[in-house]
Amino acid sequence: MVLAAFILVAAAGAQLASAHFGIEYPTWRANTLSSSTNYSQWTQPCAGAPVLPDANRTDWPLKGGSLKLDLHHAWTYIFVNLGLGVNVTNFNYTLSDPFWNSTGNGTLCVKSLPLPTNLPATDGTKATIQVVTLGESGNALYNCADVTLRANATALSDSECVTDPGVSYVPVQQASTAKSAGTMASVDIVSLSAVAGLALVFVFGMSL
Ligand SMILES: [Cu+2]
Repeated sequence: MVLAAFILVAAAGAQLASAHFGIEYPTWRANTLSSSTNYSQWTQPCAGAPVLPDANRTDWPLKGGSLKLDLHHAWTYIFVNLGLGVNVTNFNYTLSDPFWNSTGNGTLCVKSLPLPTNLPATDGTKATIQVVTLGESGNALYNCADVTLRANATALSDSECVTDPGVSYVPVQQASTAKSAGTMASVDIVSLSAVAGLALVFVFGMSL
């Protein structure tokens, strides 16, 4: 009986952990994966987690620093934004331009994520980093990490910033749309109609 209860709890925990994502560095505002809280990563801008007194605020390099994510989905689009202030409501700076497409679940560490050069920040400026992930349904997940921008803060070392094997990301180049459209035009029209025909057979087959 005890064992059964343990397995049930373990299974529930595993299911929870398999969903959504975490920020490992800088320290996130709250553990929004914890089942003991009412945070929801579906809630923008920061999963419903309120800004705490400076306990969870990390000193982060003024020119940009490291970001370490714990990804739980097979793939996702990732957007990293930044807003200035203590209680940020407007995340109007984008740190991922273009946005990223990540593959694999596990730790993804970006050692040096530069801040915009025109950012009106000085040593001691408070800011919040917002990470948004977007999956195939179009619904987004949100998490935030509060930082103090510091001239003397440093990025994580190579040994602290390790990406798990099988995890990677690529910036999504907008130019690739035009490129694939060009490729599409050169595709043999006969093979295209053959594919369409097969699709129709499949659809009718399914409805019978
Ligand atoms: Cu999820």
